[in-house]
Amino acid sequence: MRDPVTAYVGLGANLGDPVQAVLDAITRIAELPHTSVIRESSLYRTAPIESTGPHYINAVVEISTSLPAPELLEGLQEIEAEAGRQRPYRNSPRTLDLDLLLYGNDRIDTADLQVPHPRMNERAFVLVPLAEIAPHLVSADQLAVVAGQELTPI
Ligand code: PH2
Ligand code: MG
Ligand code: MG
Repeated sequence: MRDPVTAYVGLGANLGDPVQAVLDAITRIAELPHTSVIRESSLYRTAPIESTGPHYINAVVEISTSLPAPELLEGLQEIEAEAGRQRPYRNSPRTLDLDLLLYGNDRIDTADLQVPHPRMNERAFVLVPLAEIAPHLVSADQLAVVAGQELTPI
């Protein structure tokens, strides 16, 4: 186990009951070993980006964890699987998606895990909730780039 690190997890869902799926997932993240949820963003209803199906519910949580990044990823994938996540094709609609966005200041580039998340700067559904709970991590210029993307707090 390592010293606690602050990490950020993006949550998204657009099948089934996406609000309930995101709320349940936050509860399950808080139950991961050596992990606590420090801050939760609002829930946002967002138009699909490079994806199809109904609008998504998205949120971001800040956690403190002593799990090494690969073990944290494994825990997040177990929660996705419990929620009935299937992966028929890239960016397919999903019951639950949990993305490790940031893990302290670490840069990770393995086959299974890239941190910071490689597409987070292109996505209002990540940057807006992240800016809500960690304004020091997102600049006005970053937000301006994604300002045209449809997103409504619920
Ligand atoms: N996730 C994707 C692709 N597109 N669009 C929205 N609005 N929200 C998402 O969470 C999302 C997406 C891939 O993970
Ligand atoms: Mg994703
Ligand atoms: Mg994912």
